[in-house]
Amino acid sequence: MKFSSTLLSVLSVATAVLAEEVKVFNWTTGWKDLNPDGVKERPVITCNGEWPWPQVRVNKGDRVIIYLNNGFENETTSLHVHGLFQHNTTQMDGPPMLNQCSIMPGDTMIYNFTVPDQVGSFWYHSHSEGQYMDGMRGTFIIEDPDGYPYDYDEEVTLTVSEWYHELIDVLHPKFLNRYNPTGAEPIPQNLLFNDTMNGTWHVKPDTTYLMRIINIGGFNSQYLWMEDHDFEVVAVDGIYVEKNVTDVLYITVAQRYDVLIHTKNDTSKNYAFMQKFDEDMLDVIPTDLELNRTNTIMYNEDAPLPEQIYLDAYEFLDDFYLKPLEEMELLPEPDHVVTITVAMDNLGDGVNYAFFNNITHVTPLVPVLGTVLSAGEDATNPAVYGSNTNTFVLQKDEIVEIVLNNNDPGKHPFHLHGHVFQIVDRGDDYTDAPEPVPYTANDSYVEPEFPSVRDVLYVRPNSYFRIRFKADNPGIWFFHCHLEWHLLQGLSMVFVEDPLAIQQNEELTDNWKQVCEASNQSYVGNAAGNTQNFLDLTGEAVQVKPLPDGFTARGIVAFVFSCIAGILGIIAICVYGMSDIPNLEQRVLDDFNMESKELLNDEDEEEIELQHQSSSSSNSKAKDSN
Ligand SMILES: *[C@@H]1O[C@H](CO)[C@@H](O)[C@H](O)[C@H]1NC(C)=O
Ligand SMILES: *[C@@H]1O[C@H](CO)[C@@H](O)[C@H](O)[C@H]1NC(C)=O
Ligand SMILES: *[C@@H]1O[C@H](CO)[C@@H](O)[C@H](O)[C@H]1NC(C)=O
Ligand SMILES: *[C@@H]1O[C@H](CO)[C@@H](O)[C@H](O)[C@H]1NC(C)=O
Ligand SMILES: *[C@@H]1O[C@H](CO)[C@@H](O)[C@H](O)[C@H]1NC(C)=O
Ligand SMILES: *[C@@H]1O[C@H](CO)[C@@H](O)[C@H](O)[C@H]1NC(C)=O
Ligand SMILES: *[C@@H]1O[C@H](CO)[C@@H](O)[C@H](O)[C@H]1NC(C)=O
Ligand SMILES: *[C@@H]1O[C@H](CO)[C@@H](O)[C@H](O)[C@H]1NC(C)=O
Ligand SMILES: *[C@@H]1O[C@H](CO)[C@@H](O)[C@H](O)[C@H]1NC(C)=O
Ligand SMILES: *[C@@H]1O[C@H](CO)[C@@H](O)[C@H](O)[C@H]1NC(C)=O
Ligand SMILES: *[C@@H]1O[C@H](CO)[C@@H](O)[C@H](O)[C@H]1NC(C)=O
Ligand SMILES: *[C@@H]1O[C@H](CO)[C@@H](O)[C@H](O)[C@H]1NC(C)=O
Ligand SMILES: [Cu+2]
Repeated sequence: MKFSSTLLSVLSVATAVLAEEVKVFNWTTGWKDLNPDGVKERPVITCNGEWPWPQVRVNKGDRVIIYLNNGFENETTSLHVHGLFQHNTTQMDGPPMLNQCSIMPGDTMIYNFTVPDQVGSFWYHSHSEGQYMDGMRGTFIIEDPDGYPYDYDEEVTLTVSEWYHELIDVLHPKFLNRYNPTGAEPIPQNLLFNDTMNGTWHVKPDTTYLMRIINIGGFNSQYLWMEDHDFEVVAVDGIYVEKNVTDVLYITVAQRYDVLIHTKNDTSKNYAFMQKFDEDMLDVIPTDLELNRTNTIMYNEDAPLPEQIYLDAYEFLDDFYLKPLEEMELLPEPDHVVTITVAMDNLGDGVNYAFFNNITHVTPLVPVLGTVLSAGEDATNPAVYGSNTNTFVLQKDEIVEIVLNNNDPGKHPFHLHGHVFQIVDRGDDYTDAPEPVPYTANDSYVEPEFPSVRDVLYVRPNSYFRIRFKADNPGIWFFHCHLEWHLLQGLSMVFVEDPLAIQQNEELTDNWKQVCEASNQSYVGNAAGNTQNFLDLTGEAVQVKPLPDGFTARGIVAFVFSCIAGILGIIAICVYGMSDIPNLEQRVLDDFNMESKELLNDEDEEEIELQHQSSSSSNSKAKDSN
């Protein structure tokens, strides 16, 4: 590395021979009524009865063992440490029905893995059912034995997130609902700063802080800026970068920025640390929603609290230009291009789903890892993973390029498990274009020589990106939108990377198998659970059928939900989605003086009800993988 002095190199050799340390954590989930934003008390998911969840700090090379005890009475759970490579331990990565079975109430999963080759700012969270938005998330820092490549005096972690007053269990069925045909996401009530509101950061004068900023939210990107102080960005998603100074940061959910902040000599005044919703991501902005929040950089307890400060424009650092400190050349031309198109649309039950290439991810009947390990040679055949899981098989060491076209006017932060990737290209914002603008080869485009590298990248509205990585980490890696709402809508796909190597390198632990057995979940067979003929997918879980013949999805929405789509689709989730109203559907009809007959003629009603029922089983399974 460019920055390592002789002394540091000696140190790293010395640390390499140290025995691995084992860091053990014993966590039990539960619920407690708490009031993080100081506005409304609500149940929050706790760890050993406490909230927030603990800050984990380990050293590079450590073995980490987390006992996750499901202390819920009626919910399954899981845990994912975001950003880790999990070499040879894909069974510890977390997503249910991909990498493991769901953990039943009363049961324990032992997450046991090492962190041999990564350092920096990470985090962990439940990978089940939007659970982490109810509070089941925390920071995970891996210390660098070579020391941080930039000088600083003090270190501090800062988490940001949005916050709902309602439980996800309450919002979820209202969101995935035919009375929310546009798929409008529930509007959060507040923004949290280190899990509180109106937060305070106590600082010393004339001090350089290393601040690790982590968006542990599940929906909103945020703008961050400070009064009269700058962010010097020095790392992104666990990758050190050449220093880049900015006064505004834009951070999507799951992203991390390490920044240096130098404090002033003068302690007579306190300064504002501002955060603001990216309001483009909100379908409606309720009048009582505070878009921005003022926190305090506290120099002096006796001085007045700062006023909020305004910006004329939110010109933030473009992460495309962040150059890794350890120069990594652009990977060669891809061996395997995976082109995927993102779209949101309605299926026959009227619910708005999210699609990659017309497929909304539906959870297989057997965890993907179980299929890999039981399929023998067939594991290299994508067919065994089912027709509705969006599974792609990658060959050992091939260069993979994902070309993602966003046929949706929203921003989506995409995350790839098990890897970091290079950002080869990212299209502009085409919000106002008449049609989405997909990627097209363009000879005059100059690819970056040393591209930016990270593990969560957002795509702009109606636009595209291209990312590249080398398939050098055998495992099962989820690729999905990190907006929990969109994950619940099925915006995900699965990479099965070098399956024959997974078969050789990984042996399931007894605990892993026991977790499946406790949930009465088979872990052998293809996506349909067939253990005899892996190419026979009869009985696999599939997505809800499309709308009846003669109706396009958009057509029926326009026809059946015409008034709803325009007015109600948005209002329903905003008003109805936020308060607990019994008989939601009836209320919606009442409010608009409609009877259900007017919404649907009898024949359609029957058809749709039928599909609703037949789909509800696959849907509930689909929810499992989230
Ligand atoms: C974890 O903590 C629980 C509750 O204190 C205890 O019953 C259990 O034995 C602990 N497990 C381990 C592996 O230490
Ligand atoms: C933050 O300030 C608002 C008023 O601006 C108040 O309603 C809320 O209770 C405060 N929250 C906390 C955690 O202090
Ligand atoms: C699960 O338990 C919690 C807490 O006891 C409760 O609030 C919730 O309604 C229950 N959910 C279901 C689906 O039974
Ligand atoms: C964790 O994994 C290591 C290596 O496979 C093994 O030796 C150890 O027994 C495991 N620990 C637990 C608690 O499962
Ligand atoms: C955020 O909370 C953590 C954990 O309590 C604490 O270590 C850190 O100093 C806080 N950050 C700020 C900016 O106050
Ligand atoms: C702050 O004080 C230090 C010594 O305490 C001094 O070296 C430095 O120049 C001062 N900085 C400014 C901006 O005045
Ligand atoms: C911050 O929020 C307040 C209250 O919602 C609003 O009056 C103000 O215009 C906002 N400021 C900015 C810069 O958006
Ligand atoms: C800093 O970011 C800007 C774009 O925001 C870019 O033009 C510039 O090259 C970057 N500089 C470094 C040293 O990364
Ligand atoms: C998705 O469906 C549309 C319309 O039926 C079709 O034109 C398109 O080729 C399909 N895309 C893929 C990737 O299958
Ligand atoms: C091709 O790329 C160049 C340079 O980035 C750009 O100016 C031009 O508009 C692009 N052309 C098309 C058709 O996208
Ligand atoms: C994974 O396991 C295989 C077989 O035991 C071994 O050859 C390989 O080095 C391991 N990979 C890593 C990154 O540890
Ligand atoms: C376990 O699964 C089998 C087969 O899917 C089913 O027949 C059985 O009823 C299930 N048992 C329980 C306790 O759910
Ligand atoms: Cu999304």
